[in-house]
Amino acid sequence: MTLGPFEGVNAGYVLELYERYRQNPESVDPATREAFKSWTPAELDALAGPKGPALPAAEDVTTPNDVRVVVGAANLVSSIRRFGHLAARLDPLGSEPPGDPSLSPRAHGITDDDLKRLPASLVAGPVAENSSNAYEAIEKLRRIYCSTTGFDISHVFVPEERTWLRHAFESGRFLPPMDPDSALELLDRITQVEVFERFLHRTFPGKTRFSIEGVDMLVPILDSLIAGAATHGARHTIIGMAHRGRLNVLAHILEKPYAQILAEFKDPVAADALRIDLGWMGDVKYHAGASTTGPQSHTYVTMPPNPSHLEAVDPVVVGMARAAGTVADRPGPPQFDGVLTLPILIHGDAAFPGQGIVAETLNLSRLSGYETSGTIHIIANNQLGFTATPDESYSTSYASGLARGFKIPIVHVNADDPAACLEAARLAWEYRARFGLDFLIDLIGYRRFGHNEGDEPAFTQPLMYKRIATQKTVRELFADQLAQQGTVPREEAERLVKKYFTELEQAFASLKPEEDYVPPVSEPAPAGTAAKTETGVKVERLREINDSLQAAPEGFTFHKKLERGRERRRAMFISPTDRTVDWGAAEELAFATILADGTPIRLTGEDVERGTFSSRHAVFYDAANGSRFVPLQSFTHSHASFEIHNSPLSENGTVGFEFGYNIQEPLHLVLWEAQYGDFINGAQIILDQFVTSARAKWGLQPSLVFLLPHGYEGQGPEHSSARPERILEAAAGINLRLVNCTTAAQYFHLLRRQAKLLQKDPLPLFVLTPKSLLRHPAVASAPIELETGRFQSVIDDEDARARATNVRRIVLCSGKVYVDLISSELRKTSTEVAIVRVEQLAPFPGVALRAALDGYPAVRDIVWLQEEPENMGAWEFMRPNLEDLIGERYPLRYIGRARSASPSEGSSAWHQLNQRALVERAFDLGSHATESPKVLSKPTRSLTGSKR
Ligand SMILES: Cc1ncc(C[n+]2csc(CCOP(=O)(O)OP(=O)(O)O)c2C)c(N)n1
Repeated sequence: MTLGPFEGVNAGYVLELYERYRQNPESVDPATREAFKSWTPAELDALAGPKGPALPAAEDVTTPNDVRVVVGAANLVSSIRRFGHLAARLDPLGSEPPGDPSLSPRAHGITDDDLKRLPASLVAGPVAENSSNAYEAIEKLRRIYCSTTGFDISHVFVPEERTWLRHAFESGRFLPPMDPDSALELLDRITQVEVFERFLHRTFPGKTRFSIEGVDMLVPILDSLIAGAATHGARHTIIGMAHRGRLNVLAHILEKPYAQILAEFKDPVAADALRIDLGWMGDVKYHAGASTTGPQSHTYVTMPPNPSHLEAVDPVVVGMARAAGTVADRPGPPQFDGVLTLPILIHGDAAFPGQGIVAETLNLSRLSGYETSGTIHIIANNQLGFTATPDESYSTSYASGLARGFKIPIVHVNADDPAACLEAARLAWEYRARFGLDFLIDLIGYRRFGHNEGDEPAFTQPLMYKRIATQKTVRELFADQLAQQGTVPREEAERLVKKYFTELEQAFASLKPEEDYVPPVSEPAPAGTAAKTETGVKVERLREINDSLQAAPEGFTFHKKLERGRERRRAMFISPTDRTVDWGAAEELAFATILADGTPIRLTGEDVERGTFSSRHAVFYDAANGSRFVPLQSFTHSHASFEIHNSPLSENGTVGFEFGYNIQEPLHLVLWEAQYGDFINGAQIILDQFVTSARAKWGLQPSLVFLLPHGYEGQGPEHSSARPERILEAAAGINLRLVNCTTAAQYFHLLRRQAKLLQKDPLPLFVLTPKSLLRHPAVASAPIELETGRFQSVIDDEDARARATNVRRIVLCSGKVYVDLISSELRKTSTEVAIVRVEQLAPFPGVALRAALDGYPAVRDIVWLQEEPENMGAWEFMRPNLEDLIGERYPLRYIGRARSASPSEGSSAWHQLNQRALVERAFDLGSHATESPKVLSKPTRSLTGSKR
């Protein structure tokens, strides 16, 4: 449809004119008459829209004879609403806004006088109410949309949300009160914020603190968000932020005592030698976290610790918020109530558009299983990233551009206008409360000093910093404004400055750094806690639970191909000694018994509901009507909730989310599964910065479980290895467990052990899980093994034990390659070789291994055999540990692929060849004597380089 001159116009008004034209064509002007001649009823319906437009009364129009004026006016109104932010004065340093031609009447072929002749009702909305004509109403709109706030919401596609937002902006109903008491309170707060930085600057000149100065209003904005969310029922606020302004937020929002912050500036040595034994390393002060229930906060407030990696904390906070709002102590799916918890993320203006994890986090915001009923984002926008300018940092118009794609309302606000900042905050929490969706405040300020306080910003931004040198602080500007208005006298403003200086000086004078400094340390569990954990479940109980799991809802139609598997499951307990329990069954039984013990479970990852290899089927879909059935949510013995979600196609973001969930709810069993193990390297930042180091740096005790399909099966370099070497490289003392187990029963006990250790000895658990072996008979276990056994970190070779004095070589290996070895014909004839499985790679199971090795008195050499290349897999980790264990008693040899840049061969045939060679070498007691070009086994060298 072509609306011709009516494009973008107030549709109601055009309809009025059309009605008039229909009754008497001569009553409208010639141009309008011409336009209407070509219109059809369908076009008129389209113009009217589903609900019908807001109508200005036609009789209000003083000169209705020029539709083009009306069209122009309406287009101007629409432009101001959509593009007014382009003319808003958002930069406290006074740079000219880009503006937009469509904001002037001339661009629409009209004049101010034309507008004065039109009724205010043409504009519609609150601004029309007390305006005598369209011109007045439009000027009011201009003051709203082109002021110190830029309302950027034209990408919000849901009409109800957009209407609500527009009404909120235009009514001004969220502007803060500025009566003398409120103004004084705000002045007091920004004085506290500023003086804190000035005191640190004076007391510790040049010391890095990443000052807040330039975006000081961040603190009052947070005050408003926290208090406002509390009025809507929030009980917990979780804040994620990087370095900028963090100390200030810790002091004034998290109520971290000044003494503690000042003590950290003194940097006392943690003299307690024990901490060094614990592997405690600590972290710099501007990465520390805190929590408070103090008098100022209206809710419990938490800020998790944060690594330097910008934005990496984003999904962590969102995951924490999800966990904090989840009730999981009942069977079935957990209940999530987003009202209870408010996540706030404070971003940098260079980091927000630059770091991919931001997009991954925003993408979680509306997904079931991940949404938080709205995260409030603040970009602490100081218009620089270290030394980089906006032109160098993002291709979007604003730093916030990425949020547009996620339909998040954006309010750009000048950080030197306190009232505008507080209005933005109020808009954020009211919008969140109403719609349960994300909101973004782009707080545009500046950075008073260099990237850190020892840095010289004028090297790269000479003009900007000349300008900043003369820029009054927001406190000064606000104090000036209040003094001019006669609201708060100047002396009062000065008194506040002195008051806060005195407070800090007193805290500093009475400082006892060694006492005030409180390092976060997590004590280790008593030795052997994990090894002693009982995990067996009586077969009878397992049978009952299994029966209940197999009971489907009335009339549920399973996919034909799944029926066979279900039949097998139903028959699983006919004989307790038949090896009927495969990997998938062991997992389901482990989960069910964990739920029956009262521990909630959350399992996520790409396609986990079915399982990448179609082995899980935790969720069934009715073949006839598509309805869902989740046995672990409905079996009768459960005492806790079970949730399982196919994750979006993300690793860094989703693992960060699960880490956050896990630390917030440490007594839930939280598992993340990789599609293939190697994809976990997409989450390397979260692994390095959080999962494996959080305990050493921050005293946190994560216990997240990673299921990582791993095993060399000829699928090429991409799907063979979960890169265990990366995990082992990070393994140090008490920070993780890495397991590569070989039976379904072991997996059952491992999962149950992890659930039991959540309280007593929590550690992240990495499990290298099988692929083709998921259904391999060699991996299957008998039901009785689930009752009598427990997780074994080392499994001795029972067959070889019977002829122990005969054994000349012990082959140590882990995972799937064990099955390759025992399936070989050579196994039957090689009576001199024992194969001992190292099921737990880290922590190194020294005690269990020693016990196994000591059982073979005639051994001549010990071999570490692996599928991975020599520079990968467990070898580099095992070698020093094994050398320590066996000393000079036996030579230690390596059998495996040679060092390689790529994890495996690209060809299946070449893979088979190598795999066969591995097995042959293992059983060939003379293998170390010769070497050919394709030989995979190599004698190991000692650390000094001599052959052993
Ligand atoms: C992932 C990552 N890359 C690089 C850095 C180094 N770095 C620290 S701060 C910074 C600039 C960040 O700019 P912005 O996001 O605007 O925050 P600001 O420091 O200006 O507050 C950079 C590049 C980092 N900390 N993290």
